[in-house]
Amino acid sequence: MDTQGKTITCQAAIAWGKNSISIEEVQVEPPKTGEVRIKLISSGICGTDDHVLKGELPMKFPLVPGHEGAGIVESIGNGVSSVKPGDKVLTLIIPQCGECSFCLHPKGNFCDKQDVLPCSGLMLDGTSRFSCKGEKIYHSFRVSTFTEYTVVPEIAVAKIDAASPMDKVCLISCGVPTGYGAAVRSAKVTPGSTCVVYGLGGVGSAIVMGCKASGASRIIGVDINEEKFPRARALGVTDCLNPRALQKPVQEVVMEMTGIGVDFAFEAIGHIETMVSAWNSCNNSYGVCVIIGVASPDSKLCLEAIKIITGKTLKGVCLGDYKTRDCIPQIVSDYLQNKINIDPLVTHQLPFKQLHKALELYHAGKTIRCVLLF
Ligand code: PAD
Ligand code: ZN
Repeated sequence: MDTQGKTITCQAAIAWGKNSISIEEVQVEPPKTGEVRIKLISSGICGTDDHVLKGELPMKFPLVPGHEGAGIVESIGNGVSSVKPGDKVLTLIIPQCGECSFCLHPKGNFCDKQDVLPCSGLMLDGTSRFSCKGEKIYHSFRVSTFTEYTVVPEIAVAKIDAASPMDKVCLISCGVPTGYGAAVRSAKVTPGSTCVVYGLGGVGSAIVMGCKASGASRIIGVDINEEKFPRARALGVTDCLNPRALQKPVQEVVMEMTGIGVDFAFEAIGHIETMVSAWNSCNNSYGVCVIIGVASPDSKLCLEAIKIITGKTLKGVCLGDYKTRDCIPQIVSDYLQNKINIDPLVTHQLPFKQLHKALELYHAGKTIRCVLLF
């Protein structure tokens, strides 16, 4: 059936408000100028989606959640030149418009056209492409992926190798570059160094992969869920710590284990307490603390101000500091050439219709990444 230029009726998840999600029949309008309509093949469930579903980020409801998607271009709007129907693509939570001050600068990747901070829930022209029973439904970060079809700005689409296995590469849309890039690009982990990773979920696991690939000699993994430890060890974690099973604060244990503190600390949970622990796990002088976890917008980070003069560095990073459209297709190619292995991160795959079961497995701490298949 030719769907080009027509509204498509399909199944999509709708978050109606905090902790209220259901699969519904929705209408997806055709792409407007500069937009691409994508038939999703797979979508990961990322920690950021969990924040959205719990209402921890200031998003407008009802919305179609999800952002870690892989799919095939169904149709394109006027002026779209970088992709065509049939192309395999990833959705990009951080777009690359190529025109703003941030895209034009060699450093950084936080494109001005992103819809994360703040989230409007609307496309660039200020309207939505989703509706359900006549009601307007918002987008999440302009890349909703818990849906059979989505509309995304062309600047938030990366064309990937035609040989990509579509049931797994969705992780390269967010979790893998976020974690791997935090280690190799943002922290610039050095051979022989010591690292600590707070949070051993999907993003934390990719951080561990990046630390290992950079030649770190010791990688301490911290998580309150000990079920995460065997998989973390298999990826390169040398020591596992459960803060709830320790007699003293975890940063003090890290300090004792390393003598002076680690060279590189990462926070991939999104809590201010663990961000402070990560900062206090770094050595004074040249320690580097990288925050990846997304904290709630009203929370404030409180640090001992005097410590900053020791020379240690605190920084944050989004999507691994990759200029997304330029760099993410290359990570897919690296995966196809066995230079990076994302397979151990895909612990579960379920049909989209079993979204509730997938979310249960996520909340029970059973998954690293559960991939929804359409
Ligand atoms: P995840 O749920 O897969 O992993 C989180 C892990 O943290 C789990 O293993 C938990 O058991 C563990 N955890 C929870 N609380 C604690 C605690 N108090 N102490 C120790 N461990 C704990 O999520 P994820 O890996 O997909 O995402 C992690 C964070 O990274 C989350 O805040 C998400 O929003 C953020 C993120 N940031 C970016 C970015 O570009 N900066 C991209 C993607 C995700
Ligand atoms: Zn994500």
